[in-house]
Amino acid sequence: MSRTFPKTARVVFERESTRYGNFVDNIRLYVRGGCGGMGLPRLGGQGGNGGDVWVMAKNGVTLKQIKDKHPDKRFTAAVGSNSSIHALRGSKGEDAQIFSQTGICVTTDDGRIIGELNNEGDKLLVARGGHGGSLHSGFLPSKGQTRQIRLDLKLIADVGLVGFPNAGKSSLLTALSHAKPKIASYPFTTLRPEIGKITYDDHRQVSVADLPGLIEGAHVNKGMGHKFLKHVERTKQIMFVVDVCGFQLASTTPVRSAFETVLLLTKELELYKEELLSKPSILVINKMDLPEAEDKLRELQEQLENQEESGRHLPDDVKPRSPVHFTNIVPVSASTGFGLSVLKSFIRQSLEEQDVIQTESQRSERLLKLRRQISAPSLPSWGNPHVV
Ligand SMILES: Nc1nc2c(ncn2[C@@H]2O[C@H](COP(=O)(O)OP(=O)(O)OP(=O)(O)O)[C@@H](O)[C@H]2O)c(=O)[nH]1
Ligand SMILES: [Mg+2]
Repeated sequence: MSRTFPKTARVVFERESTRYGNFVDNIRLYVRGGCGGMGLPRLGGQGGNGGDVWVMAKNGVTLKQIKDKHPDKRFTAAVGSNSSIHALRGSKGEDAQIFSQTGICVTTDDGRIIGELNNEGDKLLVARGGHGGSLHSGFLPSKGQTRQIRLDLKLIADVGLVGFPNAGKSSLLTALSHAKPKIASYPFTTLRPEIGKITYDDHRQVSVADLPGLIEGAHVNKGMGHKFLKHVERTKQIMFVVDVCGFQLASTTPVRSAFETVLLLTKELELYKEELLSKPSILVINKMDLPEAEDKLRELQEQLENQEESGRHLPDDVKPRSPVHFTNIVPVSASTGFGLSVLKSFIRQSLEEQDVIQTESQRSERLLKLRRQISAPSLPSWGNPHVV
């Protein structure tokens, strides 16, 4: 008796030219490797293995396209062929390929990282096909691997803007680059990350990601800033943007001064992932065109110089564990353009310094490795050298 399985290998579409309004930065997919083919006990024939499911990086494909094209979000590879008199060794089932954009981290449902797709053509095996039936298995095939996976988009930008809502992050991005994010006087205007590019006179470009505003408690998923904090993980540097006059989310929530917003933002990053704070950070104090800005700035500078003392009145759970250090503190006005050219040059300088440090450390690491290789005695593999 032989079993037959439907051949369901599905190959996900090629690039589509549709433009999408909504932004999707993660999706969950069901993937299943194909079942193996039946063996043929009478002649000792071996069934083909089931096809595997792969995720492959391809430029121009978005997660939104995958979601729209495959609303059931299921990807199943084909079954292996049964062994038959005509073909004792059954052929392997066709693989299923899920084409996805680059900059994706693929994880299992419980958060284990399967791998990353950073360059076009990178491939990850996400569900293995089952073995074909053989003597070893009593000629019965095994089922393919089944699991839920997540594709998470990690934007790649040099600098990530982090700030409370309404601080002027999007205004700043507009003033620094040609990006045109939505700007409005109400909080949570930015609902999805947007990348702008600062172009320098020598045509070098630095990319800056505008992210939705964070609020207190973002690390426990309050607001939606948390959802986007993962994008800061990939940026080389962080740019804190604060409103010189502080922030108040609603009439029922406390008014936070600029200094307090700096501490609160730092705390949120620390609670999300402490390593984020090891990235070089620039503090941008925005809205310097407001009438009381000069006084507030002076106050903020004093508080930053004496962070421990100035933050004493705040409850411990909103204070970061260690004081914040910024490579530069730059007062600007996204509205009038004040301070923006200085900010632009600081951004570049800071990134270049970071590059030099990284290249130096990579070089010394390579040198150390080379030295270790050279100093390791090249013994013959069959034993100690014979000393005459
Ligand atoms: N006076 C003044 N107003 C500014 C400045 N920069 C931004 N604003 C105003 O502040 C408000 C918020 O600006 P956005 O750029 O949308 O702020 P955001 O930080 O992106 O806000 P979310 O996206 O909600 O997190 C808008 O009304 C801007 O016009 C500035 O330098 N000076
Ligand atoms: Mg915004």
